[in-house]
Amino acid sequence: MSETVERTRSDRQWWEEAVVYQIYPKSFFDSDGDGIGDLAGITEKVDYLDALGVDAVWLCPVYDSPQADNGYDIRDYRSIFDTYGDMADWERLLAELHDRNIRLVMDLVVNHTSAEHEWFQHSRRGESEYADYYHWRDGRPAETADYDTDDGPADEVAPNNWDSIFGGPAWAYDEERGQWYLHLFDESQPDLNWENEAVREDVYEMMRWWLDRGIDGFRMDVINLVSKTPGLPDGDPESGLVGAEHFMNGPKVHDYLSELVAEAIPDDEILTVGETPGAGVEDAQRFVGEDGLSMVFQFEHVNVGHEGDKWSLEDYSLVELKESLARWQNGLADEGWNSLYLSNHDQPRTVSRFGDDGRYRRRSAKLFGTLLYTLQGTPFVYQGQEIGMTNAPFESKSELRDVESINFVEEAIESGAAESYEDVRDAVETVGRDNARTPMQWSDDENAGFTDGEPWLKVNPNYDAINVERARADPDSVWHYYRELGDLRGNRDLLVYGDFELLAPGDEQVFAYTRTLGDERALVVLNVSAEPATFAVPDDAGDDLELAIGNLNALETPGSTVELDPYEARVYLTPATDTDRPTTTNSDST
Ligand code: TEU
Repeated sequence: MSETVERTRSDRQWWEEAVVYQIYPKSFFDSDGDGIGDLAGITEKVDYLDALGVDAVWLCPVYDSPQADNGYDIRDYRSIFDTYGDMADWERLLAELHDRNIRLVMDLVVNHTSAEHEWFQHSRRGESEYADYYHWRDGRPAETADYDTDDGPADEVAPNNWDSIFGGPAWAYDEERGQWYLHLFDESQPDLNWENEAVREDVYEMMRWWLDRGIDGFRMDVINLVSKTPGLPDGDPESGLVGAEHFMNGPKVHDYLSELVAEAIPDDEILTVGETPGAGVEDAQRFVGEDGLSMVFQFEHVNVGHEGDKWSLEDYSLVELKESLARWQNGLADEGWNSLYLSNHDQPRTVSRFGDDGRYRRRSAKLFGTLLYTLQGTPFVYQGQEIGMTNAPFESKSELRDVESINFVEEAIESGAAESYEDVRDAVETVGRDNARTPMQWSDDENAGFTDGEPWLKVNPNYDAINVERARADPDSVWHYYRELGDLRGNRDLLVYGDFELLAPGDEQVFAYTRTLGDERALVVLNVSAEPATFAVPDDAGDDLELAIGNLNALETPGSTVELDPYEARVYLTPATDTDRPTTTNSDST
């Protein structure tokens, strides 16, 4: 047995071998007909998750919240948003998941709270204990600044020139306190002041409170934004996001994160995944290797094709996507661990973004599923991805619900960049966050079987063709393919721990790589294009390779070349050897 195998076997963690399924509660399943998903609705679908073969659920925020940002604006960290249910409903969900060996990862949103959180209420009144819980500053005399902020007293502008990630300035004026507060997101989401030790203590205590309730991990919202450059200096005014160099991966971010792990995370059994926009491989090596997070969500691969801001998206280059993913594969192979994702509640749907949501929808959905499950790292499947859900049409601004998209449309019109919604509609339908948030398509019943009421966000009109019921009834569906991918990965250490090597980096059509573990080898060949492709198999790719899974019926061994149809995906494997672990997944397919 080779050394690699010994090492990975002794270090193995459940979350390296797991597939995580992300649930956006507002859109998953509505049990009571109010048009909004809820906890009891998720509990009703636990058997569905079990059948799909996932090992953990990441639940987007379900805490008490005024919902300006669908729960990423938390009013009370220790209670449940009443439209979703209550703590008893949450406990029932946890128990049902755990009964089926599915773990639960909760969302941790501690860069900011809602302005309705009691800490902010105390703070805006200047009560001494809470006075410094947020970033409060006096405004700047208007004549001394070269930027405008049309808020606050007439002769003042914001304390610095930073942009909010949701558009407009990152500062709002509070009448009650007579000062400005920082909000990197919506103005109803004031940033907590992590310089204040009492804030950090409160956060750790809250995390311990949830861990005591039996959860298995945290997904940490924008956790690399918590440290700001002291003094909050102006950012480079030419930057795409002014101020980013002072709040992304700030000076104390590693101190805070290693402290958080030491204070609040009892051991490696707890999955911790930090969402880290703007982090590079070296930052990630530190977050994971030194600070002790299990993994991070990086953004480089989902940003290919973006020039400047998120709203301008060009066709992406496959060569660039491969280069990016390979850099992360290699960079975290020995010093950490990768998360793997292609979509989530902030990103467009995978087939619409990277594949083909028309003619080759099913095939490209399977192709990207193959990529997700055969890279090194932990796959995160976003609800609906397993049936190949697509972006949705949004015919007017009134159909939008996402604060970011609505701000974007309003700003474009106010600034004169657009005359009407029609001028920005394409951008919204390409990258807007509501694309991923349309209700889960369960069946071809009214409202896709999501609700008996009026859905809070319109259902994608393609639900009659794309839905769970239909997919489960069709053995050739994306859903069944995902299941098979899960079984394959679950039964082969090779696909979890094997070393990654990119083949043919300059090939503009084919994404090909090998995974190697001891004597075992996988060859993955993906034609990421709507044209046929030929791939020359390298001489040392491995003997005795056999097709293990593919999205077309190509039961073959590879010769010296592989001829691929449009969006064809194939995974070849050497036969299993004794390095394979016993079946540990909750698979019931044997
Ligand atoms: O997202 C952080 C983040 O970077 C996003 O703002 C992302 O860049 C943007 O949505 C792309 O359009 C997290 C959550 O995932 C998101 O849903 C929240 O709105 C945000 O933090 C604030 O909590």
